Amino acid sequence: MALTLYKMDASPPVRAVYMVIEALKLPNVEYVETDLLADDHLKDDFLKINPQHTIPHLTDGNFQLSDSHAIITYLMNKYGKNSDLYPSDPQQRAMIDQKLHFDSGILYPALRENDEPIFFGTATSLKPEGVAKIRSAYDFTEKFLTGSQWLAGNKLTVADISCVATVSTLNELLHIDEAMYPNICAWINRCAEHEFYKNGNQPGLMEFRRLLKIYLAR
Ligand SMILES: N[C@@H](CCC(=O)N[C@@H](CS)C(=O)NCC(=O)O)C(=O)O
Repeated sequence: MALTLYKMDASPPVRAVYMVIEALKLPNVEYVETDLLADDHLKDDFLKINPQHTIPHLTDGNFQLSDSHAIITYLMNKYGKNSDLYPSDPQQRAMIDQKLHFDSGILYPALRENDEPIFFGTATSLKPEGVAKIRSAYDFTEKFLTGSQWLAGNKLTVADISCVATVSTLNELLHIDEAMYPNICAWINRCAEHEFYKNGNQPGLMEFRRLLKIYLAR
């Protein structure tokens, strides 16, 4: 196995992949720092392997793969065949895939719409439309967690890992009020008890917080 992950710790989709690497205890992953704030992702060498210039990006030997959701399911298919994190039962798997798409299509775009103007533009506050997108994303997540401890069935899966990386980061932009969103808060706390979260999400989340504070104070 020769896995290389192009990464920046503050990035939520990178942290989702870290958590899966931690949960599967994959050894010998090589990490290549790709500092978006220094435009590392726009350099020729990186564009050759990922023309879309996003991180995370994984190489496994000669195989190249971008997008955290594709990377996560690839790692599970290749290195976590019998894991409850991504069971092979078609219906269980479909429910997990649905929430991975929810992350990709709803949660992460709400984050990107709000943090891109701060980190790559001159914004120092959120726009009302951006806040509305985050609230709508929280509303859906709260509903999905009604009567259920986890996002896709009664066990922790990669759906929770992927979504909690984004939701814990959204919380840095727009605080999740426990009175309004008790299910989300309890779910984040449940995820945060796991070693994969402590090692794979928490340090990068603190780095995101540090960078956000600096950029908002400009
Ligand atoms: N859907 C993608 C999103 C990846 C993404 O947009 N990553 C951001 C960092 S959090 C990035 O690389 N931005 C630089 C760019 O798009 O040029 C995933 O899940 O990997």
